[in-house]
Amino acid sequence: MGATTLITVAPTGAESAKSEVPQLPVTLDELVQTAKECEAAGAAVIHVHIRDDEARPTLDLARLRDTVQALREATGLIIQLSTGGAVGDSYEDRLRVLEAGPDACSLTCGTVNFGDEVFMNPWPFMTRLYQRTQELDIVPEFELFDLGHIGALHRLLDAYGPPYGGRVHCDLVMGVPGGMPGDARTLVAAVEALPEGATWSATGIGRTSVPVMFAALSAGGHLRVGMEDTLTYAKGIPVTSNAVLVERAAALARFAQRPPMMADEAREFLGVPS
Ligand code: KMH
Ligand code: ZN
Repeated sequence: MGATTLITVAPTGAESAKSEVPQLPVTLDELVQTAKECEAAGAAVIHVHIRDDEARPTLDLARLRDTVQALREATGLIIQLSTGGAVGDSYEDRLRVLEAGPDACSLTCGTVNFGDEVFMNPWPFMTRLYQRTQELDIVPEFELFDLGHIGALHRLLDAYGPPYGGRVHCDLVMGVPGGMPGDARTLVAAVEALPEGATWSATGIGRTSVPVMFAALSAGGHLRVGMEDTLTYAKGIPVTSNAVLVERAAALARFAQRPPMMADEAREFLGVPS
C-alpha cells in the first residue's frame, strides 16, 4: 500500500447541462479557476472534458490545445484529456484528442451500457488509441467500467506491451447504470483481477461516491472525484464546487494515514515527464 494518495479531479464531464448545474465549470476561465482550487485542495491530476460556447460537449482540437496550454500555465496538475468524450462522439474525433498534447489520457477498455445509452469502445478502437498513446508519449489511464474490461486490459497489454511511462494505472469507474456496481465486494473483485503490479484509483458515480472512496482507501487504492461523477455532496445537498469534493477526498486520505500525493510525486508515480 502506498504512503500517499493520488487524487484526480474530474470537474466537468460530458453529461450534465450547465443550465441545470450552474456550478459546473464549462468555460476556459471557469475550468482554470476550478483547477487551481482543486490543486490547492490536494488534487494532482485533472481529467478534462471541454465544452463549446453554448456549453455543449466538444472535442474541438484547437479548443483542446488552448485548454492544455492554459492549465499548464496556471497549475502543476497532470493534464489527462478524456478520449471518451460524450456518448456518440466519433472514433476519429476521440483519437484526434491526443494531438492536443496532453500528459495523459483516459482509455476505456470496453463497451458498456451507460444509463439508457451505450458508451462504445470496441477492441479495434481501443488498440488504435493505445498504439497512438505509445507513439505520442502520452500516459494512458485505463478506465474500467466493468469486470469484463479487465480481461480486455490483459489482452491489450499482452498484445501491445507496456504503456508509455511504464506503469499500468487504472481507474475503476463504479456505479454507472449498466456497469459494475459501486460497492466494496465488487471493488475487491476488480482489484484482485488487475494485472500484476498495476495501480488503481476508483470513482463512485452518484450516491456510490462516498462508499467507493472508503473502500478504495481501505484496499490501498487512489481516488477520483468531481462533478463529472457526483452532483450530490450528501443526500439532498447539492455539490457547490469541485474543490469541496477534493477537500473531502483529501481529508479522508489524511484520515487513512495516506495524505494527498503532490504533483511532482504524481509525475514520477505515473511516469509523466516533469
Ligand atoms: N462521457 C462518457 C461517455 C472518459 O472520459 O474517458 C465517457 C467518459 C470516459 O467520461
Ligand atoms: Zn470522463
